[in-house]
Amino acid sequence: MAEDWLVLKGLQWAWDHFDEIRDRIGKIRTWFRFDPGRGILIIGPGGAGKSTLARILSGDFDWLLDEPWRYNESFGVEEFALKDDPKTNIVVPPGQTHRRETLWADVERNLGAGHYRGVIVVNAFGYHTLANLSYKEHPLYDHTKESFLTAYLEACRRDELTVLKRIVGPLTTAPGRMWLLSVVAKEDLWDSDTQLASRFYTEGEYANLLDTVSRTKGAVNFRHELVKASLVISNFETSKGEILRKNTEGYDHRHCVGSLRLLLEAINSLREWEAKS
Ligand SMILES: Nc1nc2c(ncn2[C@@H]2O[C@H](COP(=O)(O)OP(=O)(O)O)[C@@H](O)[C@H]2O)c(=O)[nH]1
Ligand SMILES: [Mg+2]
Repeated sequence: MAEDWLVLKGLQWAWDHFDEIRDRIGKIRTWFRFDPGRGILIIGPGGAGKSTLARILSGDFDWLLDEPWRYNESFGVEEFALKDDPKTNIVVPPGQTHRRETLWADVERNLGAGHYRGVIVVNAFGYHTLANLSYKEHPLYDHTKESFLTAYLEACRRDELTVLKRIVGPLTTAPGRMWLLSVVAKEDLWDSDTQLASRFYTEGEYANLLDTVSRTKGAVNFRHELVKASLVISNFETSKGEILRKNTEGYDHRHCVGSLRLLLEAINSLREWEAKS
């Protein structure tokens, strides 16, 4: 059957590239975990995919073997919510010496002082997982699931801009060269809106903010990469198990692994850029 053949081809593809992917991940993990003193700031709205990405990068989640629903284990990456904005949280990989009381002001100060080697901003084109709440309890719930989803996605996209806005100031004043990686996770959920998503991150406010950093710091001192990825494949559902949107039909394991490969290539290019002085 044609479908069987496609599935087999996808798995075969992942299998064929297994060693290469492993090798690449190994280098990135060493970089991520063991740089003395300076960490990588992973920041973004709650539910966007930061912990998932941190687990992939730190090596505690093997995305070729593990199941997303086994995610609740501790993974050696410190994570906490910002006090004046509990929807936004940050993840700090091992090697960082920040204390837990860190909040926006501390993040901004540390970033501005050059304590981070780079920043990974995790977005999800609005698909921020709702925790501890039914969508019907959410203030944006009106009458229907559909109208809720539209309003919610819009609000979450605005929130992504808010997070970026907060970090561009200190990023600009940080001494020396800095990189920023924009990850747009959950491609498996928004793949059918890929042109809209692409416009959101490459035109308008998001791109303008980063252009300003680049102009002010100078292109040699600032590098930005934008990658879209599916970190796992899963329906968009609340922590109460309500499905708000199914993942895009046809977005399969092959797409997911392929997107992770591109994500790792982008991270690797930042690692190489950083090493060039
Ligand atoms: N469909 C889909 N779900 C994802 C993706 N990345 C993360 N998730 C899920 O989104 C939820 C929130 O992810 P998490 O990493 O905890 O977000 P955080 O709050 O930013 O740390 C979890 O249920 C993840 O399994 C993705 O690329 N696609
Ligand atoms: Mg998290």
